[in-house]
Amino acid sequence: MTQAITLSRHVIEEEHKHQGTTGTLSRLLLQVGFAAKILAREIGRAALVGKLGLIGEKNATGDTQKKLDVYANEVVIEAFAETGLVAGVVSEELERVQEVASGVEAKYILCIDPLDGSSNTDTNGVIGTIFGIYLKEKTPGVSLIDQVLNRGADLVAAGYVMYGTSTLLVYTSGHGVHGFTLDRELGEFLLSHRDLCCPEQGRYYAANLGHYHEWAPGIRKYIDYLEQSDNATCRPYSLRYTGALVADLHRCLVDGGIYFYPQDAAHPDGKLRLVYECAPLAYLVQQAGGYASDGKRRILDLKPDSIHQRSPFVIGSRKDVEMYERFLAGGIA
Ligand code: AHM
Ligand code: MG
Repeated sequence: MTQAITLSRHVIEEEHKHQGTTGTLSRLLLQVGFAAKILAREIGRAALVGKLGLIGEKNATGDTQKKLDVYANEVVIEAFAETGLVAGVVSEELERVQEVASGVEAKYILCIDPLDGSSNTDTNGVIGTIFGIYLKEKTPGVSLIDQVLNRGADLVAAGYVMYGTSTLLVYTSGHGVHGFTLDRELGEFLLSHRDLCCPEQGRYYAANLGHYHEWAPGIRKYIDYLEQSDNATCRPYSLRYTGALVADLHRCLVDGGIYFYPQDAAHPDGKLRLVYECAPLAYLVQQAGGYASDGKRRILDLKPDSIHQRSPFVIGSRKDVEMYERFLAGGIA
């Protein structure tokens, strides 16, 4: 145990590898870790302290908010309020970019989904947090809103926290992807998944098949393809769908496979949000050798028009995502 590497030690050592760094990015990542510890604690006892269920309001993107959605957002905002680490926060739960008074001079902007997989809260299912960090532009006069509408390729760090059988924080600052498991007694995230590499191809797929009949013909053919038997390509693939993107993506990272959420009748632009869900996870999975797309274009190349823009999303093992794209394009009949 004395050889265990804490999250603090890891992010600081990573930052020291690069010249001219100030330590601010390390402090920022550690503050995300601090918020995650509070959330892990409160999620674990939510049923005992009246934090399950709906709050009765809709959020900025029209989703019905759970009490834990609102609580998680407050935890994140409070965790950064007095730190001077970020100039602004874009959150799924906030209609506009939240300017941070202490961060007028800050170099970074935080984009976050404080609570991913909200539909799982009341059933003790896995939930998560997704975050991406951008550098603020130095050009004077550029408004904060214009500065947060970045391409995912401009991210400087990204990650997710998974509140499951254990609490796991996975991050990249552009040099590999590393996972840390929360040791609750120590109160520390300890390195448990060094240099995660997404297998080139997997054996699992994750999607809400309840929408099968609403999907494009190419996607339905792709599902049929996954369900056919073929030893050489490990088909049929097994279906695993948790309802929490972080959990399904984590499986893709560890075991290989694919997650997709295409357009459907209720979500003509896709369900997931580009700025704080798709782009951070795309950046992270590409760091691990995987790939993410909207079915046609690389997610990291998309520049959002608004902070809550939605996108179709497909992510996971490179070969699996590329095969999905080929089916969607009609290249395979
Ligand atoms: P949320 O951020 O409101 O929880 O929405 C995102 C979630 C993903 O975690 C998950 O993969 C998907 O929405 C589940 O949607 P559905 O219930 O339609 O399958
Ligand atoms: Mg959410």
